Amino acid sequence: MLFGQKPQEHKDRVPPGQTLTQGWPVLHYGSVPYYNDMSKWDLRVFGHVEEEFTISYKNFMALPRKKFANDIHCVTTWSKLDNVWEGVAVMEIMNKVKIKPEATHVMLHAEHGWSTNLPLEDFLRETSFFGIRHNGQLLTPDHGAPVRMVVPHLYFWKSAKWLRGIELMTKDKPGFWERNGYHMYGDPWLSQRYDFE
Ligand SMILES: Nc1nc2c(c(=O)[nH]1)N[C@H]1C(S)=C(S)[C@@H](COP(=O)(O)O)O[C@H]1N2
Ligand SMILES: [Mo]
Repeated sequence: MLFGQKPQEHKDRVPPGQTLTQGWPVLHYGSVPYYNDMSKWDLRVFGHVEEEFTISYKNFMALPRKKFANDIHCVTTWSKLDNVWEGVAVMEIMNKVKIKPEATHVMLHAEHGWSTNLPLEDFLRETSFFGIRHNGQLLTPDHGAPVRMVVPHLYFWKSAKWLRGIELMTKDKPGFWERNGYHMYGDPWLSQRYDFE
């Protein structure tokens, strides 16, 4: 079963100010991490949880996977419809920890110290997932391999590439782009691009 948006007219699927692209632009700050030893990769859940949890590459790749279908909307005004992904549902990881009741927000931590923030409930939506394959291909290093976050209902900068950490927080804090003027939430349907708008 595919999670994602119901089929709609294309025009109803493109948020204000966005233009469709057939390709897939590569956008990020800094350099692409390359791995030659996957035993050094792990994904860590920490912060306001009863006990921290860390999963190795081998164990992450053995988790059950699902297909997800969605549209993605980048704040730089491109949108890409009809993406089909293979990935791991957020609950496959989050059911290994007890989230403390005071936790309200999440900071996603990527390689090289990059980060992005979002409300806990947006992270836990059943349309959010850890992406491994896109349109039938393994993610390439520049699109976030081995594992990227995908949060399709927010602008694509919230979809951290090269994900390595999930931090549960008791209040909202700005991540990398949010400290540099991007919106704290980033709803594409409300054009929440920059906080100074
Ligand atoms: N780790 C990391 N993830 C990131 C970014 C980044 O700079 N570093 N940029 C974000 C932005 S602004 C966008 S639009 C998307 C782009 O993903 P893509 O290159 O796969 O299209 O990644 C997001 N995830
Ligand atoms: Mo972006």
